[in-house]
Amino acid sequence: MKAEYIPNQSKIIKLIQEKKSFLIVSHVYPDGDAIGSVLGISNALISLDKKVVAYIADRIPRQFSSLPGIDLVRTKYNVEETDATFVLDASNIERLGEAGNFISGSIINIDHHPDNSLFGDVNLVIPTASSTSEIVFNLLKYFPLNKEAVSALYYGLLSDTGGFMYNNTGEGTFKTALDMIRYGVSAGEIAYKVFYSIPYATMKIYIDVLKDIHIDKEVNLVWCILPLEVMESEAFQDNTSPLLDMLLKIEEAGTIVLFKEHKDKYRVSLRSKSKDVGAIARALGGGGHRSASAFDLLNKQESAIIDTLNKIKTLLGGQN
Ligand SMILES: [Mn+2]
Repeated sequence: MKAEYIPNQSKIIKLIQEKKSFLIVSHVYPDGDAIGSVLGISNALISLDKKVVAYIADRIPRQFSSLPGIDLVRTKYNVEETDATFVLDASNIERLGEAGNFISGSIINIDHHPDNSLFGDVNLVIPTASSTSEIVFNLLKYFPLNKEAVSALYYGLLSDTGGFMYNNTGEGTFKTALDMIRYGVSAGEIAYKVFYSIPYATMKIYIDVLKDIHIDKEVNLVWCILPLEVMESEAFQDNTSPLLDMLLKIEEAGTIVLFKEHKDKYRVSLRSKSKDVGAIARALGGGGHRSASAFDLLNKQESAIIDTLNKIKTLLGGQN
């Protein structure tokens, strides 16, 4: 961790010691890092006898239902005053959806997105960190931590690095993982939970979807549309990361574009092996990381998909 982050880290440690009640929030469309960092910090604060409310203003995908402590996370909230709010893994307040309206007390912003707007009263934003879970662990290790809290954080780190495979994996990631393992975390068990737990019915849907993928060999772009009926089906459960990972396994695929149809828009997810898809998403009104990002396409006409693909192609070409 770089030197300039240490003063902010001490400020947060002091806030944890002094304050009594905490709200912990993260972004809509919660992923493994959002859930892992929320559970990790909630669990640790509870062991310190703090009053804790964890709140994510969205459906919690079924893949997270087996995580210890997941029942702590509320998806509905009534206003309660808290001394401080932890905002985790979110570049800005808008990413929190409804949860953004309930922030109270000192805002502690912990994140690794390069486009974080530093909205907190204290900001611990480290773009070189693999995950928010990694930052949270390195903060909490100054407090007594139990295996459950560390397991949740390991889950977050493992999912945000694609199992130590994405470009965001670095020396700090392995060092943190080693420190985590020393708490008795079961690496294999968590890896199976993150990467080998697609329900049978969901796998059948993935196979169906994969029959209709497209490639643009000029810019090594693979793209695919997830229609509304798939997105809303009981078996699909919003869990598109395994699908994105499968598409990225294609040798010719440098960049993946997945159009996820919602009632009023397409949510467009991008992944790339070497291009900066964070910059592309920002150019198109969204945000994210260098190798994983997303934006909303509000025009649902078929021509809008072709237009968007052309824009992405141009932006990819411009990066050479
Ligand atoms: Mn993250």
